Amino acid sequence: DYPDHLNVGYELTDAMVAKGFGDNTALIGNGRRRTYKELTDWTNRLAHVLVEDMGVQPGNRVLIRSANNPAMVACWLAATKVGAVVVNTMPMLRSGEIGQIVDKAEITHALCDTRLMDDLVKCQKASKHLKHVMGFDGTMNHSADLDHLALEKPVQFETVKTGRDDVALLGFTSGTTGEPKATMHFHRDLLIIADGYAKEVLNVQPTDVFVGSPPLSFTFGLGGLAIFPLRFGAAATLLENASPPSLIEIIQQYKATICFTAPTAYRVMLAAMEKGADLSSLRAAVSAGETLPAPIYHDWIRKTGKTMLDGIGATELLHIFVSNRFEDHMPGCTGKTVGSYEARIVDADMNDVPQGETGRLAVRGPTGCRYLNDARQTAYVREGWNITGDSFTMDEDGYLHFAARNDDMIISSGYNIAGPEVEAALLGHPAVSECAVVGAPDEDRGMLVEAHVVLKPDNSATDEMRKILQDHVKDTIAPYKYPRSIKFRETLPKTATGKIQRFLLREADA
Ligand code: 3SK
Repeated sequence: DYPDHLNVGYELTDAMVAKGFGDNTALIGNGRRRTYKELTDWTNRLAHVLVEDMGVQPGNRVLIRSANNPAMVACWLAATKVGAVVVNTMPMLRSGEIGQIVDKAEITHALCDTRLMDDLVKCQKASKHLKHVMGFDGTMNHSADLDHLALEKPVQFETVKTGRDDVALLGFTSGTTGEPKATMHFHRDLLIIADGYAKEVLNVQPTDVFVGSPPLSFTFGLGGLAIFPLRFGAAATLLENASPPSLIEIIQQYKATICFTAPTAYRVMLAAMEKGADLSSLRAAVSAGETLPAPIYHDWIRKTGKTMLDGIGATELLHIFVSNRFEDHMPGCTGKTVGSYEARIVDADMNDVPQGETGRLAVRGPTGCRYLNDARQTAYVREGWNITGDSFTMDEDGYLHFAARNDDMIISSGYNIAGPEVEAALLGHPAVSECAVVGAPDEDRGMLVEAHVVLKPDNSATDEMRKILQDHVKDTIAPYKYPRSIKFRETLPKTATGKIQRFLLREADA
């Protein structure tokens, strides 16, 4: 039910002031709060600079390069208001990686935190598309060109009349496989995720304070740390470094109520609670990006008396489309579809698998799936359904139970073994801090179940420990699933959003 003309930048700023939220805190970051009125004025001034000084036209693709901070959100909203198509990128990308994005999306303009300029300038020199680059001050001291120019501009701006089905955002995803693809999202999509998941599942209120670790360049972060709070007059705290110690500190300092992060961070929070950290302000702990191990779910409920909301989303569909609910949740279960999303469990030919059997999760819904110039999309979008990278089962009541990433199914001596099931068994042993289970090539078995294990402090990586863990798995699940190979590691390779990069572990074995 969105009007034909819709601009999400306007909806999250000027429209919120018009609705009476002008004095509410919108953004917290760099030790400062900004109200909705201040954010609106700021984005309008920036929008003037984009049009008048940088020559941005509606439909131009604008790259934003920054860590999570209020200035990044303001730049994103301003670029959206002028009708540009925004590509948010992570600060740790190097010039070659930025170049791939610039080429693929034919990016003409870029806004960059001045602390991150070197790699962007290198990329611009090599690019035939990227013509206009301007720096902004992510620390909010207003010391960069964009800030100086903005200060001279009026606080009113005539937002460009974009259509609700005009592309507003390109979400780049390399998934856990390393191949970048760009997904296109309309202005209306950005509101649908708020009016769907954030309202239906989280019931966001203007009093909520959001916090979390995913980068704004990842649609999980943009939704959870910008769109959801701003849509409901709530506040977003933005942290440039969201590693768990800072996350815990900020939750305590601002009495955050809704947290978006991955299971690994919740594990650290649980340990911090043992040492006295007070996270009682959190009313919603959203876990996504990785399967939520049952011990973390149980410990969280035991320690906080509140549930943890496991959900599954995808950049292709913009945000979370299957989720547990506050009043309806269970361990090892990702819940039911949200809003008008539909889910099926299919085989390789798109036939529904018999109920209760494992197959690929296919999803259809209002926010996707549209790839930009990508011939490979036929493999991911079939008959209007997005074939996710995950295998699930659906029970008779429509609850979805995660089995494995499709890449994480290990076929060993003819047995189908779901790597995450073995991981869950290993995580149940008190010596194990983290683990990832992959298939390693093996002459006799085709594939061997191989576990990469990070031990908790004070445990030794010995053959004896290997045997203890193997016996523990055999005692917990069917013995044929036990990891015949166990490699002890200091850390596991992860994406910036906390997903374990199992493909790197597999590649190392190949
Ligand atoms: O789990 C994910 O990968 C995801 C991606 C985009 C948006 C939301 C989520 C949870």
